[in-house]
Amino acid sequence: MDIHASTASPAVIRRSDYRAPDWLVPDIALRFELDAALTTVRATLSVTRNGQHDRPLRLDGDGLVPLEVRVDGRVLDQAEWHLEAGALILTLPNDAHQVETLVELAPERNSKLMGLYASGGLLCTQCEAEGFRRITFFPDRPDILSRYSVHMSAAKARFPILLANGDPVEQGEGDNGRHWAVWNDPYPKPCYLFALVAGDLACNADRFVTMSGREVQLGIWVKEADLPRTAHAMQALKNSMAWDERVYGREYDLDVFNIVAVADFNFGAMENKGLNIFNSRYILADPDTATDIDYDGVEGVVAHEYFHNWSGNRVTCRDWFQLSLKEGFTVFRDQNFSADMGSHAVKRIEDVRILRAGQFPEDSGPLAHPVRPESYMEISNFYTATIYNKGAELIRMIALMLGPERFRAGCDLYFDRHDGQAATCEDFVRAMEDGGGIDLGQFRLWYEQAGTPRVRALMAHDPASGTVELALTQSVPPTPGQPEKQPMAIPLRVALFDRATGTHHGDELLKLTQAEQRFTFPDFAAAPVLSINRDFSAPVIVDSDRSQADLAFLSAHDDDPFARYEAMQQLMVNVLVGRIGGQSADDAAVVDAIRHTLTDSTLDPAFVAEAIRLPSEAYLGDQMHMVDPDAIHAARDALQHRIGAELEPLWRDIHARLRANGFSLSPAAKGARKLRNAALHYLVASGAADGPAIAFDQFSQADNMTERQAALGTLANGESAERIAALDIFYNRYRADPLTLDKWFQTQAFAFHPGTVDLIEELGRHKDFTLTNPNRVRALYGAFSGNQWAFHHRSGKGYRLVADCILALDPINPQTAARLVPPLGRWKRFGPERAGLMQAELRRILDRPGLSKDVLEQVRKSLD
Ligand code: 0A1
Ligand code: ZN
Repeated sequence: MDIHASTASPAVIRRSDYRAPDWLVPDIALRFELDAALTTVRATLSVTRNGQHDRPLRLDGDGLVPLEVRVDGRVLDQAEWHLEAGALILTLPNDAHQVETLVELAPERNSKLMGLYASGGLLCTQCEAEGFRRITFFPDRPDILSRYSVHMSAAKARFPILLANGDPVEQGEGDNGRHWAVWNDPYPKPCYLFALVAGDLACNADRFVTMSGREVQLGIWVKEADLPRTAHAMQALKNSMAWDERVYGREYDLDVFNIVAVADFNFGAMENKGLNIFNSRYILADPDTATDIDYDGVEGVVAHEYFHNWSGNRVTCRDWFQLSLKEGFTVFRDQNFSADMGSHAVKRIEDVRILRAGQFPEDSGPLAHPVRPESYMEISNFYTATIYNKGAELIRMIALMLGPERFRAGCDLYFDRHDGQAATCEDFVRAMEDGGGIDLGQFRLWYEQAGTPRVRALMAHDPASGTVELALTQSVPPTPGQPEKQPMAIPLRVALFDRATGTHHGDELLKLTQAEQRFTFPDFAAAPVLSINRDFSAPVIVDSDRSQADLAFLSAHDDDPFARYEAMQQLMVNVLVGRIGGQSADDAAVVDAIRHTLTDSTLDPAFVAEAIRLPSEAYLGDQMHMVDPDAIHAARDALQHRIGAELEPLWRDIHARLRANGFSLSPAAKGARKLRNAALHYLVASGAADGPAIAFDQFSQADNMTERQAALGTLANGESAERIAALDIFYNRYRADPLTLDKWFQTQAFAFHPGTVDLIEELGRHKDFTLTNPNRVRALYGAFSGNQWAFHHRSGKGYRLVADCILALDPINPQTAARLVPPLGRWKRFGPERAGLMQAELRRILDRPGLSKDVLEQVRKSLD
């Protein structure tokens, strides 16, 4: 007998089952009597029958009890409605009615952080994807667009500020110390974009004049003490607004734009119409507590949410299978914005590193799914790197194939054609075809087929004819539910370098459309060096037979910064994979390439810092059929030591030379810090006796978190008195600041230290650890499960700790719990002993009665 037979299977939702809604809701009026312990919500929906049918009205609800139901003003008696899986079902006689419901909520008991919840004394909402049904009965699907009017009242002393979507229209004083406000949003929107916030907030207020001359009031709302940390977010917002006008011709459309920062939030931020709600880590930044990466994160996420106003809100998604329609496109937009604000080269390298670290593993494991999925059990599990980052790569390929003007024409057509609609990925592709003048027939497979395509590139040179032949073969690996794949349309940018001059005759865009294809290039007296997938033109894995010498050549000469970085990475990967496999490897090639890069004064220091970075342990694991975390760690550590030791004088020189005089956020200053930190890292890795002292000195002297945290991280990897002292100092200095204390947890969870797994157990019991704050959970367990060597400790203790956390967290916050599952699901790659231990933990989770469907879906798929 199946021991899990008692777990009723939650329904699987399929894309092919989409049906237009039976009833529409053109208008909704909401009245909130707000209170942290008990809030009442009265909703008045105008509903209209959509088409000719006699199906009932179904209003989704999750955990709601209707205290009153009225239709056209008349209170229904209990026999006139019923609940079905939480939803309120009403049979209505006519084609248009007013339906009114009354419910009660307990925001302070809402630990899932979906719906209306309390965070640090505030009341706030999170409705995407299906949180609105936890606030009121409503057809909770993104293709129902309604005009919202929101009346909210609350105790004025505790909640002096009352915000909702759209424009403020009225406010006043009530009885018993209460006050009220009314907000109207003129733009019809899906309910996942609804938001309200009530609390004691201070405002960083500013203004922006749009390209047509309208003035928009901007507000960033935070706790009073955090006001000084909001300047960067405000600048990012104004830059984003100007950028969307300049690059996409898109203007903001309301008179106010508000952002609120909250401490407890499941994701990064949320694009609610006119009232974005943010995880405070993507708003608050100052030099003392935020690293340069944090600053860039603030800029990128502020931009991302702002850009959603067009790519997501004005044009929204028909159903959740279309999620990448808004997310992939918006990530593409925010990536290009950040590139324009800083360095295109470095941003592209960072974005590819993120894709490879997060999306490639997903695409090769049990949770692989297409950019437009076919089915899901719990939509929250589909806010993935595939939907977001691979989705962005699809848009990037379209933009590359079209060129800037035609891409813009396609975007204009898309926005104009679908403004005010709930659209599909297919609508987007068609707008690109019609507006850009391109046939994307075969390209559509990118939306359908999961798995990272592999392209094998073999180049042959015929000295007699002077021709070069490039043979490309492609294959897409099988993924769950997709055993066989068709060849994809893959745009590959290539250049052929002349070995003697270090130059090429122009970069070409090859369009690979078949399983095997040959391209010929005339007029090469000598065999050239192949530079391929330049700028990472397609999200594929390229296998080529380029020699270490050719890679070293490219690492010194390629004029495409990404390809140059990539050559360096491949050079390092080859050496490391050789070492891991027990072969003697030529470390000298890597050392020489790094020396060359460090001493090339024409290069941007931020690029140099990227180029000299060793591939991560996880990335090395991804290159291997069977991952041996200990061997990978040992090989990488040894190479790092060798690079450190052989180039020690250079590291010392860079570290001393790049010491800044005063803090600045200029690209030059950020680049210098990045390279200086890399130098410190290698210097300590060299084993130099004064390494820890130099790191400790940087830690103590730094006037910014970028250098302070890097020094702490470097120290955390080793065993020294300085390690203990620095961790202690950091803790005592920042214990009262949750976002910075997260760094203390995270740094230890990331550490390459043999004791990390035991430390995690200790930190999980630390008085400052809590399961109720998702940032804290991610800082400890999220970071730890990304630390391959520590997490895959052969004892299996790492797996047990993460599984314990998932089990403890699931009843509190299932979304955040489910996001910890994927690392356990990669068992097939880890050899029989570790695989057995990982599966055992997954089964232990599955055996727990009453598991959320979030965790259930991820664990079941992970065991397959
Ligand atoms: N649309 C948001 C992502 C998001 C999704 C779900 C959330 O709640 C659990 C919150 C945010 C974005 O892309 O930024
Ligand atoms: Zn988004």
